[in-house]
Amino acid sequence: MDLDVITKYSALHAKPGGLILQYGTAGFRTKAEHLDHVMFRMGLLAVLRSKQTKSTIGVMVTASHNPEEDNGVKLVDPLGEMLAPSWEEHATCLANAEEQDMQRVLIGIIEKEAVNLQQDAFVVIGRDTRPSSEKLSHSVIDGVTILRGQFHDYGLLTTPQLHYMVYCRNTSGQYGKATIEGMEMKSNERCCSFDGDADRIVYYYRDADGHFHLIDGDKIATLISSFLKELLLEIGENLNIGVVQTAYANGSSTRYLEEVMKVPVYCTKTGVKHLHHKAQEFDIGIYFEANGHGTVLFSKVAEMKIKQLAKELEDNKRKVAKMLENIIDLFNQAAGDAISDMLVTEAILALKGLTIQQWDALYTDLPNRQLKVKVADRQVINTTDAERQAVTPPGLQEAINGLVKKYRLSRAFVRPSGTEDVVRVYAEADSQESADSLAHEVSLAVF
Ligand code: NG1
Ligand code: ZN
Repeated sequence: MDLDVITKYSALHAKPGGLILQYGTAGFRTKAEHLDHVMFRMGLLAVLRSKQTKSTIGVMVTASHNPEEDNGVKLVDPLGEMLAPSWEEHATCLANAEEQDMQRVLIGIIEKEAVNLQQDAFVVIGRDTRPSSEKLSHSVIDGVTILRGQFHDYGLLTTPQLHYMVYCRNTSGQYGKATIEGMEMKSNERCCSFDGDADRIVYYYRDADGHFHLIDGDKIATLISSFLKELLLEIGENLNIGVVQTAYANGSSTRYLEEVMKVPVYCTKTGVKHLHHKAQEFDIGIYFEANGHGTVLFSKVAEMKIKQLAKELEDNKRKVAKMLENIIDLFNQAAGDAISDMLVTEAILALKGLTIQQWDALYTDLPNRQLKVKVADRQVINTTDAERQAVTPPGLQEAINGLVKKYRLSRAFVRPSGTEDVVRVYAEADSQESADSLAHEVSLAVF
C-alpha cells in the first residue's frame, strides 16, 4: 500500500501545530473545532486495529455530557469493549504527530503491532446529536477509506448501541442481530412508548395473528377510572369522579365510561390546559387526550379524606385506603407525565392481574380517521361546543351534518390546529371504509 497518499490526504485534515491531546478516559475530547485531524487519524487507526484483530472496530463521535461546542471520539474493540491500553498509546501518538511525522508514526504502529496491510478491515461509525458530529464523522470515514477499509455509518446512535453493534458483528449473531430497528415485538407482549418530551404515553401490542392494537389515552383513562372507582366502592367512600376528554376521544370510550361504568364524562377543547382546568372541578378528575397526554387530579378534600381513612379504617379497607393514598403520590398532578402514568398503569395491571388483551377488550374502538387539510387561512373556521361544531364559515356545519347522516354510528368535526398551519378533520363510523370516506368528504367540504 502506498502510504505516501496518506500524507497527501492528511494535509486536508491538517493538525493545528503544537496541539497536544491525550486519549483519556473516554477517548479524545476537546473543542470540536480542534478535532478534525484527530477524527481522520482515528479512522486510520481503526482500520489498523481492524486488520490486526481481523474484526470489526467501532468509532463513536461524541463528547457525552460535555458542553455542546465540544466533541470527542473513541474506538470500540472487537467484543464491544473499550480500546486496549496499548492502542490508546498509539492513538495518542498518532493524534499528536505533526504533519511531517504522521507517516513515520503510522509505520511505527504497523510494525510494532505486526499489522498485515493485506488483511480486510471493517469499521462501524456512530455519532451523537451535536451540530459538529456529522462533519467530524465524515473525517473519520475519510481516514477509513484512505486505508481502504470498508465501513458502515450508522449515523445517530447512542454510545451503548455502537458498542452493541460491534459486539454483535464480531460474534456472528450469537449475541443478537446488529440492527437499529430496535426491539422485537413478541405477540401479545405489552409495550409502551413515550413522545419526545415524555408527557404522552400509549400502550400497544401485536396479537397472535400479527394485528397491531393501539391502547390510547382513552383506554388508559378507562383503566384508571374503573380502578379508582372500585377502590372507592370498597371503602364505601362517595367522592365524585369525573372523566375529561376532548372531541378526539373515541366514541366507544365515551359510551363505555358513561353507560357501563356510570362515570360522568365531560368534553373540552383540545389542549391539556382545558382538560386540566375542567378536571379540577371534581374530587377526582381523570383527564386524558386520546394521544396520551393526561393525569389524574385529586382535590385537597379528597386527599385529606383518603389520608384519614388510611389511618382510621381497619383490615382490608385500611389496605385499600392506603393503596389509594399511595396512588395519589404516583401521579404527577402538575401535568401529564408519561413515566408516572406508566407506573400507575403497570401497578393497576399487576394489582388486577389484567393482561393487555383483557384491558384492550374493555371496549372496541370505533373505526376512525384523522386528516390534515391545508387551507389559505385556517382562522376562517371558528368552532363551538368543545370544537365539535363549526360556526363559521357559513354553511360548513350544515354540509358536515349532511355527510355524517350518510353513515352509521358516525360523527365528524373540523377545527383549526393550534400547533400547525392546517385544519384537522376527524371522522368516526361503523367501518374503516366509512370512516375514511366520511373524513375525505368532510375535507372536501372544508376547501
Ligand atoms: P392541535 O395541533 O391543536 O390539534 C395537538 C394535539 C393536541 C395537543 C396539542 C399540544 C391532536 C389532534 N391534537 O394540537 O391534542 O396534544 O397538539 O401538543 O392530537
Ligand atoms: Zn410531548
